[in-house]
Amino acid sequence: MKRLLALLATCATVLGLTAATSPQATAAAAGCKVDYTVTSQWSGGFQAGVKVTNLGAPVTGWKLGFTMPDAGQKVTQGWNATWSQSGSAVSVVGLDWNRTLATGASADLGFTGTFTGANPKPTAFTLNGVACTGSVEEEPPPVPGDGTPVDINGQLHVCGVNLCNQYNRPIQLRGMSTHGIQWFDQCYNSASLDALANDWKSDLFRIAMYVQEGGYETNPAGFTSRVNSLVDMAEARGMYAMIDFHTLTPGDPNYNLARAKTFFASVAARNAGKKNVIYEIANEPNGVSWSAIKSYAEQVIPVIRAADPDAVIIVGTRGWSSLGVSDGSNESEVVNNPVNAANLMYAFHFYAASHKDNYRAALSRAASQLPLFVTEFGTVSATGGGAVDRASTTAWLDLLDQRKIGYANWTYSEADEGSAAFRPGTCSGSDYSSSGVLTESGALLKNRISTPDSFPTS
Ligand code: IDC
Repeated sequence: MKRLLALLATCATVLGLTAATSPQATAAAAGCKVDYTVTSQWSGGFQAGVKVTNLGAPVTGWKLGFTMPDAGQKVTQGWNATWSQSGSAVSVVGLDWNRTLATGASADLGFTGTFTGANPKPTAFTLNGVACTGSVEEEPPPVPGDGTPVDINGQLHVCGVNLCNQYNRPIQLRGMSTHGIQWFDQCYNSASLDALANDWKSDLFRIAMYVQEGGYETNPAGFTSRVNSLVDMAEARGMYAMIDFHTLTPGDPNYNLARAKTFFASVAARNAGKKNVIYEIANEPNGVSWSAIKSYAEQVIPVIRAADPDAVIIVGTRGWSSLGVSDGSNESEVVNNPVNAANLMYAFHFYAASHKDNYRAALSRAASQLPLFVTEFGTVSATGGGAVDRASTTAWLDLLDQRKIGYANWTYSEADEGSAAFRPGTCSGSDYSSSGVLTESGALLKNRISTPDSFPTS
């Protein structure tokens, strides 16, 4: 389903620029393209997204310039770049992490501003002095039966240490996790799921159903039905849905054993006929031994299998799904005493700013012995907040790509914390696609996830 952008050099009048008077109008290739979107507007103020795509030679270091047509229009705060304004001229300079733009690459920027009178769109966009008159055409969004991840890969199964598709070939699924659906339910709707499938080109949607903290235990029927409807929404868009029984506090999954049996008996029966469902039976066991987790798994798995025999199941591991590393142990406790079930994978979680080389070493060792799925990770610290650690995140994702280990990023939400992909307030609007709604973490993940998949088909 991943489509390459077709770069077109045209004299289109993006943003109403009068291309006919521009020297670029007749050039073979335009230097750049800008998508400008006002994502929200209120009395005297507004928020806008600016996505700049380099259509010329690669640049290392860029400056975007544009003109505010109305004297009352002022940038008050910008992000993902250094912003300044002098009179009507705005200049925006790339940061270390987005200053390099290959041909066809984009930077996602945004700002809030004030205005008096009208709020016309800015004009005269330039990138390093070259007018942005190009256009980029994207193919229409895919529909099921037309190359979506589920259409291509079909029913998944575990093969050796890999996740395999219907052609028995190893694949990697890349996608996003919800935040707790008891808190951020407003973020999961047709528009946001469309954006995830078509724009992020995500293979996977993890549905984090907390059990405590206002989750499942407070309304079993309501949460079960909401999970089912999110599974359907993912299916309609050709994405895999991972049903995450999000145990966290208390850390012993056996505390929720009866609830897990009830919940999984119900969702497994209801979704047995679907090809897009993966079951994750315990998010992050903590303060509990591996043997207790294994015992929990060996009681829950048969309940799922009785209703849905062929689905892949994933079990959390000791120490917040660190294969025991966060408890001073390691993968050998699982290798030496695996769960007695087939078609099973083990969860490994990391938060890039907190978990680095020793965790990567454990994952690398374990990857040749156990089927692993990174069902949750963050670009930030284990609190879910703080700064994005780009170097560690990149090292992690490169490793997962090499090993074809699937992943879901925490979170596809507008939570006011560094791990969230969207800026606070995004989910009260309907725009989940333009660059102005993305945080630094969201922009990074969208860049990684939206690159073409290479799913084998024979
Ligand atoms: C965090 C949320 C935060 C919430 C907290 C407690 O980001 O808003 O207050 O949970 O519920 C995990 C967990 C995941 C955590 C996340 C970040 O699976 O629930 O979410 N994290 O702390 N494991 C490691 C980190």
